[in-house]
Amino acid sequence: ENFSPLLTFLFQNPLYIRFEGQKLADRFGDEENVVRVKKIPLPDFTFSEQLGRREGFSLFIQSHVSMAVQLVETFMSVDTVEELLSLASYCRDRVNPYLFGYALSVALMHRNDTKYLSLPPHLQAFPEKFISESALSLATEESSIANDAERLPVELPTGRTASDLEPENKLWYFREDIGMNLAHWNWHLAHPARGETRVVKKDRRGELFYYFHQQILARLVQLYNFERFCNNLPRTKKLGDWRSPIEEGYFPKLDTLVSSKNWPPRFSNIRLRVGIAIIRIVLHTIQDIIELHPLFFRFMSIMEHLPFKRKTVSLNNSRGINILGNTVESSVLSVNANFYGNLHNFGHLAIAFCHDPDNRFLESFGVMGDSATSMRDPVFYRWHAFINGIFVEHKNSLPPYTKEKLSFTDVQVLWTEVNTLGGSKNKFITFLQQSDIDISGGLDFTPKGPMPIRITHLQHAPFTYRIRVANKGPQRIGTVRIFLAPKEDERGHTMTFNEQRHFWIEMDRFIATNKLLLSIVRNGNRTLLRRSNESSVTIPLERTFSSMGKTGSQQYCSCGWPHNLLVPKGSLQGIEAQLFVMISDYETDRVNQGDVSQNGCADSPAYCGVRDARYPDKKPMGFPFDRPGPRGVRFISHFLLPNMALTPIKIYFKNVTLTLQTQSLAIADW
Ligand code: CUO
Repeated sequence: ENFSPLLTFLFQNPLYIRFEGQKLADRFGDEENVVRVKKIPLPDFTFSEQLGRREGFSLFIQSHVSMAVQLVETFMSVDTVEELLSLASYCRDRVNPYLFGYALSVALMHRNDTKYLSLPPHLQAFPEKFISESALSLATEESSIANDAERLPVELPTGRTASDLEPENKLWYFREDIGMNLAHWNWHLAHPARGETRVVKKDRRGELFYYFHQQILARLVQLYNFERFCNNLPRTKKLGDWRSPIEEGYFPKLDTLVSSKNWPPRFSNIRLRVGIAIIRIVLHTIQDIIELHPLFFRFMSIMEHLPFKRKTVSLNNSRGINILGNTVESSVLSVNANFYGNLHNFGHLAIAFCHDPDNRFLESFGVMGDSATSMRDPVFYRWHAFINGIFVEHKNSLPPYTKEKLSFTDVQVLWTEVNTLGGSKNKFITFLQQSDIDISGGLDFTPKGPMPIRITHLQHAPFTYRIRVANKGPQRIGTVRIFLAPKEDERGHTMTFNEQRHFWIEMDRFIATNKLLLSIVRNGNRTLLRRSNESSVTIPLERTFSSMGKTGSQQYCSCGWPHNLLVPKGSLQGIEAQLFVMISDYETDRVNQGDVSQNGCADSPAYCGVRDARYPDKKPMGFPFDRPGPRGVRFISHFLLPNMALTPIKIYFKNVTLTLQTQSLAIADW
């Protein structure tokens, strides 16, 4: 029997699908929507009662995570999918719905018999984390008065969390991009910090935590910085001084249905009352009793070695970042959680509770307390800039790459160019696009047929890289690595290598093989062609939003940067950027494992890894920009070897809003 659609119902609102067989839900549902489940011995879910049905659930709160881990284990422990269905349907009406949704998703992603199942995306399960309640109630209204084909999309307002008085509001298209918030949620779902070994232990997990967030910091602090330069804003400041007030306020204007509360706001210039916030957090956690500041200094002073039991663990090599990533986050793979605490998660919470640190007003956590919403808040980037600073400090302690490590004998990149649809050369063009997303599965009473909402998001004109390569030696395979960075800083000065190093965003990484007719032939020249939509860092818009049954989405497959945000926004006059292309020797990059492209969901290996496989590139993530430049390299031009090329690019933003249908005409005109 196919249980996939039945499991899907479990993610829908408990108020209209009734599961029968556990004597539980006779209160709900109509006769049509009854799922009969097998009788099993009823489990004990009392451990989850600490968290009320209508409270918020946060992966950053230790006690919530402990409940989630236990629930995941319960879901993983039953033998068959049929029993899982019984167990989960019983649990669904008893456990906090966010806790339930998270734990069931993790279990389904990691059970051998369910990991290939299609699941509804998080947007459908909990739309109120992404869409305001007012828009949802309009959608409910529309879907009840109009038939399927006649329903008009409910348009989501954009950039409405602040007025122009708030400079951060210029970046609404970035922070409030639903796809990006989903990508972040999905990353954390695919890489849980705690739980059984088979759930947590993924190849180079800690390094991936560093790299995904660094790229969120190259696409967010840095690319957000990149975006900031495009919008004439200064770069994001690290949130390293916890005694000073946080300038940026944030008023989310998202309301949650389940907890019947608004996400609390944070006023401008509020101070983190670290001591008091800790009391609040300790109410939720056991381990996080260490004060933040000394902890930070402990990290900084032992950058080379982490004391672990009585031994020390050396960080002084390319595997150090993996240990540090897991420890700083911290995941269960931390070298010593009692000693190093829970720095990253703890900061999320100290900020998330700073509007009510001693719980006197009984307010729930702010958006920083949930990985589905935290990227909306400007302070997210400041906090992660601080966390990234620890990783940068570590990377700075490693020796620069030698010429041998960077070069590729006999192989030369002669030139690179970018051809954007519509005929422009070495120009990226961005614009706004409106897309309709079906959220029918997320409404209180699922209507028959789709109910669209209309979102406005950044988009770019499709483009192709053309990379002219020469090879003077025998036939070789190479890894092509493509990065983009702004050329100048916010004051208009050309950045030095070591400054610019933090701003490179990875655009694509692929293996030039025979099969793809991209091999670099013996003694010859060849032009490699690569289309923008093939990028190994992004997933298509449809995938980000796909609902079960349509494109066969699997949760793991939803991990990946949303393709519409591949290119930074640019500006009307054009922002000067540089495109860096490097080909490294695949023989030194190769990870010995079978063909992993068949593991499913291998679309965004650069940021998400590949399911059930090792990270498919031996080089440190972020290579070759993760380490400081070699001696004598002042600017990127000094760094270039024959297997690299640098191309000036301009990024233009067209201030128009198009749809998928109207854009091809418009682009042809540009
Ligand atoms: Cu993803 Cu802080 O880790 O949000």
